[in-house]
Amino acid sequence: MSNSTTPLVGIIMGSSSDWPTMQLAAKVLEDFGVPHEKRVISAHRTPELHAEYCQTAKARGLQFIIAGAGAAAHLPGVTAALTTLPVLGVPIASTALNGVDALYAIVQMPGGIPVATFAVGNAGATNAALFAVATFAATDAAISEKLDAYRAKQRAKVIASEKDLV
Ligand code: RP5
Repeated sequence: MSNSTTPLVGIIMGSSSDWPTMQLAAKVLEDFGVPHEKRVISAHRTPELHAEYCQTAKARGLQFIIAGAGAAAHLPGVTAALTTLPVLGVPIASTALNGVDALYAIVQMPGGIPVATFAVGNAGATNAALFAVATFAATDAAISEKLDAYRAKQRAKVIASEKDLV
């Protein structure tokens, strides 16, 4: 990864109430040294701001947009409609339907406008960022090494956890 601080990944969310989940995506990007930005942008409540963000994202150097939303979660899909950048969607469990509403809204995109949809909640936010990291790793040896180390650490943790089976 170059030393540039120009954001390569935009993390957007429909509400600041999504941040406890979406901050896990930011943490992964932070840990891997991937420049990123985070914004509260709502497809419903700030549609003009949303359109402007999406339509200028590519020219500003973003390579991915991770979009998290709950409820009638149109943010990832409308983002994908407004840019050809890859959009990684994270359903948030923010209503009485516990994220199933958001999952269905995000995953059931019509053919032609893809959103890569991740798991509901924390695992989804983490994995969306790891997916972007894995893509950068394909052409960046330093990131690739860090990703190998991340997996090795995870593996060691699982193996060590066996001792807790008492
Ligand atoms: C969605 O509505 C947001 O993504 C959030 O998950 C949900 C609730 O938003 P707030 O009412 O908490 O702002 O647009």
